[in-house]
Amino acid sequence: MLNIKYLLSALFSLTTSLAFAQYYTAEQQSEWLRKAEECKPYLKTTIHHPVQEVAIVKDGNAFQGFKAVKSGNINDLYVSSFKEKKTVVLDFGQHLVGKVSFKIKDIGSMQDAVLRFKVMFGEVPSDLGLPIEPFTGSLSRGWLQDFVCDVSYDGIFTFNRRITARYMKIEAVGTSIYSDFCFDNITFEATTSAGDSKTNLAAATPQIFRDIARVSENTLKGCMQGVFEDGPKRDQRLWMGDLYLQALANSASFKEYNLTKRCLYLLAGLSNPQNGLLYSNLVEYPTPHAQKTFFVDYALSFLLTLDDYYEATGDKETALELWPVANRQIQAVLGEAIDKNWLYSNTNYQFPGMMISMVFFDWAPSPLDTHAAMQGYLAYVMNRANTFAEKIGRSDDVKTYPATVKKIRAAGRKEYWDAKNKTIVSGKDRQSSYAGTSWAVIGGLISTDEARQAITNVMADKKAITPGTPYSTHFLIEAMLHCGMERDARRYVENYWGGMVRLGADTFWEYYIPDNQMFSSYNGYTLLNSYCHAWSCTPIYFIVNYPNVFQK
Ligand code: RAM
Repeated sequence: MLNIKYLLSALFSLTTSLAFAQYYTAEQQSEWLRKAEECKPYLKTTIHHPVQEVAIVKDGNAFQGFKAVKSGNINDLYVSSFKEKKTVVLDFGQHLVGKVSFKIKDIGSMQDAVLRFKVMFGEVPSDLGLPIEPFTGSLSRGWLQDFVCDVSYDGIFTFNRRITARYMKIEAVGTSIYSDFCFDNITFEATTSAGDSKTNLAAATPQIFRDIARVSENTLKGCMQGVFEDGPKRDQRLWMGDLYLQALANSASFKEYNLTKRCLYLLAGLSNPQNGLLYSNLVEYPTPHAQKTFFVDYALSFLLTLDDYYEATGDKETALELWPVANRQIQAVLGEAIDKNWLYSNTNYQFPGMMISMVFFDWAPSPLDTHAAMQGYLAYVMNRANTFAEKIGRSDDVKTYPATVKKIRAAGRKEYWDAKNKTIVSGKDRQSSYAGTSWAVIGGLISTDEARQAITNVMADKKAITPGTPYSTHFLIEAMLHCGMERDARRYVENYWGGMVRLGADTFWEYYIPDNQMFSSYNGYTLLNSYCHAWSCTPIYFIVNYPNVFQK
């Protein structure tokens, strides 16, 4: 009897301790959030006014079929009747993020009514050229920056949300027969947490790479707000995969390492304490909160960002404090999702305790099979975890990693390397894709020689799934550099990011498929696309870190 009682109580304490198993304590997480708060950046502001009146005109050669051409005299705005002119499109001369306001002034008799304006902002000319309706997008209609603005007797209107734009269209839709007016002021108070760029390119750097570097920096600058945002127009939040690439680009340009630190601590502070997993993204306002979705590849990228941060700063305290969080992601993937053959065989695996789990890698133009990519990625991350742990004196935690990496690589090679055709094939349909090939190369599933053949072959394969985003394209370049295809890497950067520059990009875009400019993963509704997007800012990283490839 006594024994049964003892057993029951032991069982009870075991189940309760499992139910309350915690990877991180509440105190730990609030301390991490406190540290994130300590690194909150000061936003620098600059004041801008429109520099040119433009007309948005159709042009089959322009990006998405629209371009902005100079028209009118900007000074008329401040002296001539806008009641008569009715509509204007203004160009601020550059892509900006911040607070916009305008003020009108009476010309002639006093203002005697509330005036109504329709205002629409655009990051690119096509934002103002394409029709909004019918709205068929899969994200909120609220992301579009079109407004009805009522201006009362004080003549002032301030937009109550942050604006991201280069162009502003104003239409007067409600005016009074008794009064007339023009503009007194139109102001864009731009904000960023980026300071001055520390980039110094060699004198011999070709102009196209200088331009690409400049646009990269502008992109990153626009996304550097209170956190590294993915897109200051949309989604205005920290996404872990974007963060990894932004942190790389930041190390090559602004070197605002406290912002990287802030983001790492925010992610850790808001992670799931019960299973130790990191959520894929978080929103900063009104108080930091995570969207409870789990992206396997994004969670693993935490280690990469932490390692890069440590390399750049030598901040061992942060490295040591966040190492268990980084390592937990690897442990969870190994424990949950790797099968007995050392394959990540089920990319639809749902991690317990998470609202949605997915393997991302790209928003590709056709459904992407992520098996090969995931296999290479895991090997790569574990290898980096191994060297990182050694650097910070935690090698005991990763003793098994080198042997595991070997097994993952061997299994990946066996499953995904088509030795006959010298290509990487992924999934049951043996899909060929740029993303799968890039990660098989970076993750060392195949040799350097094979890597070169695989990349050359996938690029020649008309049926292969191409990247939909500069995010996925980044890793293609990384793969090329990894296996000595420097000339190809240079050419690709020049054509791809340079292609956006030639199409007039001030900041790099969320999606760019050269022969499919209208691509959008938001149900094909391109107006939801972001045109200053975090994951596109990385050429600056390549240009600075590979001077022999890009600076001569
Ligand atoms: C979109 C954004 C973001 C990206 C996610 C996965 O919402 O483009 O940058 O990280 O997808």
